[in-house]
Amino acid sequence: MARAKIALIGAGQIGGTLALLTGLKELGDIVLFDVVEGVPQGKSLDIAEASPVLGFDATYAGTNSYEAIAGADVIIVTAGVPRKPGMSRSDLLDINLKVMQQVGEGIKQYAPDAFVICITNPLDAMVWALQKASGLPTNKVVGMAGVLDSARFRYFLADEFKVSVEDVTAFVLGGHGDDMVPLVRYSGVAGIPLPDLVEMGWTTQAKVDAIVERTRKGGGEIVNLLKTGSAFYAPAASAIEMATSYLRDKRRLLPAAAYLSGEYGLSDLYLGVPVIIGANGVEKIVEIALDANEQAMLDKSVASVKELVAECQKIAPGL
Ligand code: TXD
Repeated sequence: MARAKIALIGAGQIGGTLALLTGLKELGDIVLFDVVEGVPQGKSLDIAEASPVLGFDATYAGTNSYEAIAGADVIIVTAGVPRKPGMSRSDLLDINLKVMQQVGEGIKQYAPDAFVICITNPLDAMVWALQKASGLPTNKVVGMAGVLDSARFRYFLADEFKVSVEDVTAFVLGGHGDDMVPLVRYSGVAGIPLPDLVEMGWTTQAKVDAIVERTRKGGGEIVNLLKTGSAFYAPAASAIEMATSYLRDKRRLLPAAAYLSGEYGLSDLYLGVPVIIGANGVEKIVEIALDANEQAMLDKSVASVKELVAECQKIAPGL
């Protein structure tokens, strides 16, 4: 069977890491696109030259032309500018909205059957704009944030409990902002919920609260350390997990920014919710019961996502 074709739009820090991971996982052949000349070509060649050593088969093509993405099965979008220290995710909105319009046009023309994963920030607004600009069905366009936010939560919990990261599950809901909603009740170790672990004396409520706070600010923590950009290894790994679930029809239940049409009482909005990703893209949006406190946190997060989308509509009324 022919290999799948994976197009990566944006050949920056995340795009380059995605290109390497796609090869290492043998998900398919890679087209790396960027507006900057030479960078996608250089990174592609560099990774292709690593393939004999690392032992994987994949073809790599670096390009500055959308034609090269024709017929792609999966497209992962990181095009745009990343957050610099002192910049909020919404500061990025203006620049990245224009980028999403261009990318959406390219996808509409050359790869309308692809499953599209958007990573560009501010995530929930950019994935909304990308879906509108591309005109692809809403089940084929998702945003990556929840897998990353949950991975951070899982890592911090595993570190606190001194157990394998593999046994820690965690759930984060809502927009990809500082008011995301880490769901303590639905997180735990090997099926034991976090509140029970507090009762069992494994940790304290204060420590759990601190971990929740660190998770919420996880993106900023890395930005402040790197100073010249934002996180890229964990974001790339997270998008690869989503792409794998689609390509292999694994039906993983993952948190992702999905298009809501009535779920959680919301419509025409992308928001981080649990979804099942399979061969048809978003196969199901899972509606979990929230208590009053969780609902209040979600409402706050929804309000900030709505604000960003309203800003997009003001800048680009055609969307
Ligand atoms: O959880 C999440 N969703 C995120 C999101 C976690 C971390 C970072 N997140 C966001 O991903 C971040 O705020 C950025 O908006 C994107 C990409 O981050 P990355 O670190 O990869 O940024 P780079 O290294 O600046 O790469 C962006 C590339 C760069 O090579 C530009 O030349 C290119 O995008 N670019 C474009 N490509 C195609 N088309 C257009 N118009 C374009 N403009 C810039």
